[in-house]
Amino acid sequence: MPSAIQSALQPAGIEALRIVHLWWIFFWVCTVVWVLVAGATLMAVASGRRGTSAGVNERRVTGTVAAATAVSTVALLILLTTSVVTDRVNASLDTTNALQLQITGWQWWWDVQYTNPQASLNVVTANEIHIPVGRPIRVTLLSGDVIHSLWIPPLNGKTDLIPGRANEIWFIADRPGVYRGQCAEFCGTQHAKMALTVLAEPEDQFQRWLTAQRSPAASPTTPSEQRGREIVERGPCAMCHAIQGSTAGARTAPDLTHIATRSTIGAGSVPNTRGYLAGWIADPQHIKPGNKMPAPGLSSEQLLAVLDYLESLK
Ligand code: HEC
Ligand SMILES: [Cu+2]
Repeated sequence: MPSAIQSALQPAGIEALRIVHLWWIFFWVCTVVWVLVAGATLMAVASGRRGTSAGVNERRVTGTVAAATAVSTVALLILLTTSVVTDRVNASLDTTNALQLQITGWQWWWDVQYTNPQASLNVVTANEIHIPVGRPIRVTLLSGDVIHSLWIPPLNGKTDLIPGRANEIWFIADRPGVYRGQCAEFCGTQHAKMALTVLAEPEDQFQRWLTAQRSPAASPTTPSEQRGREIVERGPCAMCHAIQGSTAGARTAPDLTHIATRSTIGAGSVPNTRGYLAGWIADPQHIKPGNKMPAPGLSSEQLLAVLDYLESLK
C-alpha cells in the first residue's frame, strides 16, 4: 500500500481544495497584519528615541489609530466572509449518485456501514474504507459512546460524531490514493490510536471490492481453520465481534467478516500481519493499552487455530 497522505495542504478533493485556499488567505492576511504591526512597533520605538514634540504626536496618533482600525475591520471582514462562504459551499455538494456511508465512532475504532436500500446488500466493515474516485461520498456520522470527530485532511474538514445525533458530511476524491483520517476530538486514553484509512480507487476496482465484501465469511478449508472458527464462535470473541455467515453476531467491536483484507489492526495501530495479529489476540492491551478488548487467554494451540481462521477471512 502506498504511504498514506494526512496533510490538509495536500488536498485530494474539491472540498479540501476550498479549505486549503481559505487556509492560504488566512495565512497571507495574518502575515500582512503581523508585518504591519511589527513595522509600526519599530517605527514607534525609533520616533520615541528621536523625541518628537507632543503636538505632532497627538495628530499622528489619531491618524494612525483610524488607519489601523480601518485595516483591522477590512482584514476581519475578509476572513469572516471567506470562511462563511467556504463553509456554505462545502455544505452544499451535489450528491447525485452519491455513495452512502454510515460511520459510528467507538472508543477507539470506527464502525463503517455501506448502507443500501436493499438490506442484503449492506456491507459492514471497520477502520478502513474504500471509495470510488470522482463520486460524492455522503457520510452519516454517529457515536456509540462519547463525542468523536472525523478528520480526513486531504478530503474535508472535521465533523463531530455526537451521541444521540446524526451529523452529515460530504467529500469527493479527485484522484486515487491512500488518505489517513484521524479522530480529532479527545475521546479517552487511546484517542491517538483511532485512525481511519481511506483507499480511493477507480470505480471498477471499488465495485469489485464492494462485491467481495458483500459475501459472507469464507468457510474454513483446513482442520485448523475449522477449529479456529469453533473457538471464535463458542469463545468470548462472539460476545463482541460479528462474522457474517457464522454465529458470531455482536456489534460492539470491529466486524471481522473480511478482516484479512484490511491493512491494519487496532484502528491503524499496527499492520495486519500474522505476527501482529498473533500479538493482538494474545495480548491486545500490550499493543493498545486501555482498549476495550480484554486478553482472551487462549492456549497457544487455540491461538494458532484462531490465527489460521482469521487469516482465511479474505
Ligand atoms: C469484550 C469484547 C471483546 C472480546 C471478548 C473480544 N474482542 Fe476483539 N476487539 C474488541 C474491541 C473493542 C476491538 C477494537 C479495539 C480498538 O481498536 O480499540 C477489538 C479488536 C479486535 C481485532 C482487530 C480488528 C480491527 O479491525 O482492528 C481483532 C482481530 C480481534 N479483536 C479479534 C478477537 C478475537 C479472535 C477474540 C476472541 C479470541 C476477540 N477479539 C475477543 C472487543 C472484543
Ligand atoms: Cu475518538
